[in-house]
Amino acid sequence: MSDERRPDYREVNFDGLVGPTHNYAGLALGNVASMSHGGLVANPKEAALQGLAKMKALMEAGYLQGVLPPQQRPDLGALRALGFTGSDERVLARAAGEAPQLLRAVCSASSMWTANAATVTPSVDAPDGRLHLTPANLQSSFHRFLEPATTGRVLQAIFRDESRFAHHPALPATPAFSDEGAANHTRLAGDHGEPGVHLYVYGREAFGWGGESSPAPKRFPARQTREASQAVARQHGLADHQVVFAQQHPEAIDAGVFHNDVISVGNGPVLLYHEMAFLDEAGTLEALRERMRSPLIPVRVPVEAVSLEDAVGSYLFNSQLLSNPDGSMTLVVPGECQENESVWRTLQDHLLAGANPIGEVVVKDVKQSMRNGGGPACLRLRVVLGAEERAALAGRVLLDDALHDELTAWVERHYRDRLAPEELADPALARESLTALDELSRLLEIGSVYPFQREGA
Ligand code: SUG
Repeated sequence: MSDERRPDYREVNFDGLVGPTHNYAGLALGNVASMSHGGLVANPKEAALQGLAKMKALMEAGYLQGVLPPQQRPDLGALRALGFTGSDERVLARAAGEAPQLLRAVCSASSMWTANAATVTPSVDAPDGRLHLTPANLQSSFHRFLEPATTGRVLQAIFRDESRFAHHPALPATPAFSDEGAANHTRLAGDHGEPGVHLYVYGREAFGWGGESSPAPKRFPARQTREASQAVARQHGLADHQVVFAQQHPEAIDAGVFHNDVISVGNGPVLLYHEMAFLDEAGTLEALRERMRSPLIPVRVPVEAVSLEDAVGSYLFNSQLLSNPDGSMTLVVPGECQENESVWRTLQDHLLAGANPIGEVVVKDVKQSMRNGGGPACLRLRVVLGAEERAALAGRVLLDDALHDELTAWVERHYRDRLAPEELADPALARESLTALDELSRLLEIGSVYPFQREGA
């Protein structure tokens, strides 16, 4: 890690494009929105266009915006590995008849939530001066466990220059190393170019004893382990004075906070968080303060202002907190925040009017994703890059007007505007999806990242 501040370092938000099989399958235990919307008819076209509209608005406001492609779904390879044989049509028909929940899982467009794609350490913090990436193993659910192989290939295709970018393998896909990526990781620093402190939030300790110091949630699973977070920090070469490991409050997990980014968001020196985010609130803040070069600016939202239920229902904390050139920050919140009176009041009276850099609230409609528990912050992977690193990115993944327009036309051409769970077995959907992805990988110039392009499968 160098001591210098790098003025040319900026955050690029890489949003996941919603895939053509976006649907509501009720797959995610502990994710209240997913659990309550399973079975609804989805609109994949609207979902993808909502995502693109968010990207365009942020690009036009001056933020750097990247895009990551969706994955190959239905994942027929996964069904074949589970014993379904024969033609694609036969595999789909048998899965639909014998194991409909499996079919739904292999059709999930969940890679859209790129906050779970990987954990990223910017080069300004790493001892070898390279940017480090580890795809999350997402082993806690079957539908998401299918993501890391392709995620790794996509990241390698974009962050191709090995002299600047270091790729690590996903952690062993076993409960002790359960890893959900950047959704449980926050980098805090005076600004993006200052060496930062990494806050890793975990839900349980795999090798602990579950004693009083480490109570576990009772209702819903804790998806991130301390051991996983520690291993990622180790892979990236971070030293003790650069890291803080904090346990998420188990009561928050039981209320539906399945990732830390559903209850807190940090940017620069600001940590916006709900009172119930961390088991040891004071200890966490103190550890951050001890390590940070610039003063931490905690923005605490108490239970009296916003209940845990309202935090989960509105996704207030699943907002994007973005830095502006004048030092102020913009909070990009989902439309649901406007519909909740106590949340909206807190935004106006507590956050905007408070002594903190948040100077603007922007509302974005990402309802299609929200119904599966994915707000604005879930849809993006944050990558802090220097000017030379940005110039070294491969592929055509940084959004400009032309790319936005081509992606919009691509969605309009290929996506359905309704998709019910019973329609997932339609072999035409699988064909449409492959045609769309083949075209997309050429449009984004990322090469053959999909299994069907590599194996002729
Ligand atoms: O892992 N939902 C995702 C939502 C991920 C949100 N990401 C962040 N908080 N960063 C999940 O629970 C639901 C899919 C379905 O039910 O169809 C789902 O996978």
